[in-house]
Amino acid sequence: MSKLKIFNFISLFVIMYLVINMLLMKDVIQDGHPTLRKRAKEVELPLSNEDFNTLKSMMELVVNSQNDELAEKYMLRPSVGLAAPQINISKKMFCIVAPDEKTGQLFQFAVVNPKIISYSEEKTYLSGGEGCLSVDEEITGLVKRAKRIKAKVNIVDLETKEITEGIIKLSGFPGIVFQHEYDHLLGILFVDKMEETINDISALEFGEIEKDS
Ligand code: UDB
Ligand code: ZN
Repeated sequence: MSKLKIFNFISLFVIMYLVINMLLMKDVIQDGHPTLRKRAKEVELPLSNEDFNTLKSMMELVVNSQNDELAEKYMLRPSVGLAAPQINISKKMFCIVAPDEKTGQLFQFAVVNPKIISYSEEKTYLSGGEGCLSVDEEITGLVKRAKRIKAKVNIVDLETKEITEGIIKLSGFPGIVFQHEYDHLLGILFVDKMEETINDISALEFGEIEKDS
């Protein structure tokens, strides 16, 4: 067999392996599944290869979902975050890829064992309501969130597997996404916190453009 044939052969298996390991929307469990209602377990550090690969796949799904071509090809809902319990892994980890509504800056990170250590008194909510990858698409409801949060996190470098412990401050949209994903680790879904109308606090006018209908 020629070197080229061997190369093609190996490439084929590498591609098959990657496709088989790729997370898709079918892997996201839906409301009613018991895992979504459990408190997620602490992730053991140093990070195991298994947990690291899970985080990488989760990030890949979220990043791919924001790429028009890949989103169409794999039928992905354009997402801004995903927590491990949503793929039926009850561990404290999630990833976020969300733009700041003011600066346009992209907040992209994967965390393990996060802990929100302070919530601002001031509240906010998404004017268009929240949705969830684990809840039927039609339901979008208003959810009050803290306007600013401070959290202790272990940020995982998805290239090197290095972990950086630190305190992050988030506000606006990235802050809302963080609180939404954090709730998943506690077994809470946005539908639990939904309100019909909110008129005592200011809304975050954001996301009407890219939000899937
Ligand atoms: C989402 N996407 O990913 F404002 F650029 C939602 C879905 C459920 C509609 C796919 C989303 O909010 N996209 C969006 C919104 C914007 C601007 C923008 C893109 N999630 C993630 C999720 O379910 N994680 O568990 C729901 C979001 C609602 C509020 C925070 C997370
Ligand atoms: Zn969600």
